[in-house]
Amino acid sequence: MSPYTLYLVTDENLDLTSLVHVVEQAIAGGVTMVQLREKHHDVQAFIKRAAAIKPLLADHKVPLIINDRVDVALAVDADGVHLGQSDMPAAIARQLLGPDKLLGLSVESWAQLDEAKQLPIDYIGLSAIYPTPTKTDTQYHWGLDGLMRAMKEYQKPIVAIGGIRPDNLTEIASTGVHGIALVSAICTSDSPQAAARSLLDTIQTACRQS
Ligand code: TZP
Ligand code: MG
Repeated sequence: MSPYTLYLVTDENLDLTSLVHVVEQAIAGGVTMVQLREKHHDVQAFIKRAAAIKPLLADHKVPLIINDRVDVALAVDADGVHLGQSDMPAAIARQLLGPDKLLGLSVESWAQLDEAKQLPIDYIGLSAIYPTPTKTDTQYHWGLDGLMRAMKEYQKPIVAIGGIRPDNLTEIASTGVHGIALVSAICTSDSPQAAARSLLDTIQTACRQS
């Protein structure tokens, strides 16, 4: 299975105990990659939270990706970084991280998709597919048609993110997109393990049937 298949992005509102619980459960449910996304915490807390989940992920060979911050990724020897459009330029991040770390970039418009083709990144996050209460400042919504067009235009892996839930997952997964990233469908579930397992089943069924 590709590391992109079921990509958990952690909820910034989880306290440390809940974060560890959600990540442990999500791993047991079959997530293939985890991005630690922090928006409220200072850099010390960011490093502490990354260090807390890293061994859980490493034990199961699930890559740990750090959102926004190359310094935090280097500090904990994470497996990669996911950049937003206003973070460090991808070329500099690549220099600092070296060739072996995963580097992703959020792409929020057709112009940004075009620019991404020249960048030394491994994948893009197509943001946002649908509006979502988890991130209310999304600029553009690709929808299913935009996702399919982007997959024709961009040759490296694409991860779909934003507003993807059990009830619209099949239509997204049926496109054959490399990965699906979710926050609330896993993090706000009473059982992140059952949620992840069911999401993975849906993705695999959709892929087999398309
Ligand atoms: N980037 C674009 S949309 C989004 C991020 C981090 C949030 C996705 O959250 P959810 O709950 O899966 O819609
Ligand atoms: Mg960012």
